[in-house]
Amino acid sequence: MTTRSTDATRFPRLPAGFTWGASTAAYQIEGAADEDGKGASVWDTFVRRPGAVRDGHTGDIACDHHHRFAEDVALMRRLGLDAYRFSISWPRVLPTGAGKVEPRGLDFYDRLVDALLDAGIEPTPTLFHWDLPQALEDEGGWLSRGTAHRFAEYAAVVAERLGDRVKRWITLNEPFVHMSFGYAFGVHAPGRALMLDALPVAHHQLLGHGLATAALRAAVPDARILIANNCTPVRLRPDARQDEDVAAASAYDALHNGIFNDPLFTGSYPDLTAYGMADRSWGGVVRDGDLATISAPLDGLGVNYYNPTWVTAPADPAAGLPFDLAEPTEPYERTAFDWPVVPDGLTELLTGLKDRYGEALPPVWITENGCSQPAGLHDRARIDYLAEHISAVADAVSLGVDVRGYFTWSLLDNFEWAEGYHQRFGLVEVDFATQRRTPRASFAWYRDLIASQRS
Ligand code: IFM
Repeated sequence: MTTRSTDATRFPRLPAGFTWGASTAAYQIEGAADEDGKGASVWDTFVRRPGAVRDGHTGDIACDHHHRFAEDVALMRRLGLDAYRFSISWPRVLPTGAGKVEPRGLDFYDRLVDALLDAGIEPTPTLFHWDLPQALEDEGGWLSRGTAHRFAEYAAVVAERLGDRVKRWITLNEPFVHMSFGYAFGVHAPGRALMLDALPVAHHQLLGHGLATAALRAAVPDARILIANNCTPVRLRPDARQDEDVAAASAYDALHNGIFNDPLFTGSYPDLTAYGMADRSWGGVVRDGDLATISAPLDGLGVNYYNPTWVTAPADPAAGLPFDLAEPTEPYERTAFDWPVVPDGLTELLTGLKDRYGEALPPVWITENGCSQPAGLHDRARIDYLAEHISAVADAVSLGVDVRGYFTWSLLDNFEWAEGYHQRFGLVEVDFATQRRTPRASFAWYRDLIASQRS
């Protein structure tokens, strides 16, 4: 890692009005998996599949945030957050995904929103962070076009209840990761391993985003609407072969970034036929009018950034994908998850988005960025990580990218999907045996940074 100052008082100043936040997601923190009439989600099902999650961990209790949200909001107030990004559990509100609404589910988010507003923190809910109601998965999940319509109906129900107080909304979290991990490789719920046959999941999520955007605007005329995309700069290794490796990088970029950003800002998908990944209509999945729905204007793009992706041409072109994922050759520092720490990748990503979409790119919020580090309170490596990445955001701003906010992942240690509780991303350490919360050194650092940026 390069050495830049982590001293909060000597830190580059982000523009006035910049939003400082932290993020979480429902299944990762709430627990109360079957309380108050909540229905099962695909994650409630998947965690019970032998071998699906390390050591058989589940989100049944997680951080018990459903019962301890007041304590967690008090921590956010101590941090001085402007905004808190959380997600709403669809099956807590609509236990079977559609039809009968569970008022106790909505009551929970109502109390959370009020507690946040009392603390001067802007609630920023995400409507879908991967916990699809199992009943909808039983009807095809995101492979089915009907799920996009159910998503818009659910968005309307939530907006009707919270829209008088909630003005910033995020429709989807990381539709690329949900498609690839959940439906292509089967390492996340719902655990399907369809490889490229998972592509309809991308389109149906985006269609759901577009339909939900319309539903939110109808219910909350002054809503500000974003989507949170996981984006990655695609890199070649120093020994790359010009033609094959460059083509592989461009195929991977289309699949990871292009499919999820182009339709929002250009009204079209990248041409996957060029890479042999799909025909033009993806087998009839993309219908007339869909791209107009998906490209309805947004108030912002949420960017979740963790690291670049290195690719090479496929060793076995018959294996089905037009690229292989590769390890970087540079000796980057690594997080506890073994992810390379590459802050300048975030500047590259942000300036690349501006180059690619120009005036069509709305303001950007970093809706996730953070790292897993070993357990313990003295998390110097997390402070370095945050300082380097926030500096990288400041660099992008100085290069003309309109970045309006930064939400770190995560407020609390939580259930890290297939890794269970083995990866710790929190500014606050959680002892999962006692549910005791203890702020780490990075909590104090982030608090001081926010305060000094305001002064
Ligand atoms: O924990 C996840 C989160 O749910 C989505 N983005 C990446 C985080 C770290 O893996």
